[in-house]
Parts: sequence; C-alpha cells; structure tokens
Amino acid sequence: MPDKALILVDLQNDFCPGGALAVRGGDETVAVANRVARHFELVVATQDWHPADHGSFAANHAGAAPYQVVDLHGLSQVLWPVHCVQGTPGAAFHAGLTARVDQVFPKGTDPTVDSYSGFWDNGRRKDTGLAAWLRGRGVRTVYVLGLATDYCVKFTALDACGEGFATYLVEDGCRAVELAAGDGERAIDELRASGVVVLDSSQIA
Ligand code: VGL
Ligand code: ZN
Repeated sequence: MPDKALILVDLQNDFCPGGALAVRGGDETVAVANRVARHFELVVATQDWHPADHGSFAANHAGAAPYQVVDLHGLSQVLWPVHCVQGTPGAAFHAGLTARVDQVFPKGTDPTVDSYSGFWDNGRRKDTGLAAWLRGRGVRTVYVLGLATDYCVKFTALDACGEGFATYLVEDGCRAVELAAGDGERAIDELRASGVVVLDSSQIA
C-alpha cells in the first residue's frame, strides 16, 4: 500500500489568469501538478465550491468592497470577489490538468463560514473527510501544491501537519495571491516553522 499522497489545492479557473480571483502565474502550477502526479499512486484535489450566497463574497455584504476584512459569524474574513461558484466555469478545474485525481474534496460549501483548508472549515467545526480518507488508505505522508500559497495551500498544509501527516510543500507548484507584497514568502516561512518541509518538484523521485 502506498503511504504517500499528493494533494492538489484549488487548481481552478477562477484562480488562474482571466479568472475572478486570478493569481499571478496560477496556471503555471498545472504543469507541475501533472508532472509530479506521475510519482503518486494516490492523488486528491480540493475544490473551492461556494454557493452564490457565500458570506466570503463582498457582493453579499451591503456597502462592502473586495479585500476588505469583516467579522463573519465571529471569524475575521477577507471579502473576496465572487469566485468558484458551484457549477460555473470559474469553479471548474483548469483544462490543462490531466493528472488522474482519485477523489475530489469540495470545500466552502457552507455560506456562513469560509474554508481555506482542504481538511477543516475556518472555524474548525466541520471536516471534509480528507484526513479519514487518507488514513483509511494508509497514507502517512502528504505532498501539497496549488493555489494559493498564502491562503488555501497554507492552511491545507498546516492542517495536514496538525493531523499528523508528514507534510511536504512543493514550492514551484504554488503561487500566491499577495494582497500584501511578501505574503507568499511569509506563508512559506510559517509552514517551515510549523514543520512542513519545503522542496522543489525536481526533488520528487
Ligand atoms: C482561496 C481565497 C478565497 C484559495 C479560496 O484557494 O487560496 N483564496 N477562496
Ligand atoms: Zn473561496
């Protein structure tokens, strides 16, 4: 049984150039994902999958603008442009993603709470089933890449660590939103400090 899995985080059109919440170079992560996936027997993908009335959308708060920070049911929340609405082209995986994906884990489906991590919502009230899925298959080590470094990749990797998985970040397979310059680098520093091993895709054999 393989003891490692690859987690592809939010490789969706809305996070790629031309998308609603475009990340610079976001589409460049897809080729890395395809290349790296060949080394894994288990590949999972998270999918940001919001209802149209999601509380993280600035459009759903009267008088609010994107990137403003508000309190959303007791949690600090960055308000985002409308993105990754369930069933829309923006929510679909990038067409260049050819890697076999064994299981998709949707997140952000509850309109009252955002979900950056592929494991838990931001209030840690509900889990997606990802940890149990991995453990059920004997996985002890996970490799993480995708979008975006400073949000969903960061919290997915932190939770993977917290759930007891040996966690590797494939740095060249990630791109950051960078609302503030340096957010991507700070996220990587924080991951290292939390025990995540940061490596390059060329180091995966
Ligand atoms: C993400 C902001 C809002 C991400 C998702 O995938 O990093 N960022 N929703
Ligand atoms: Zn989102």
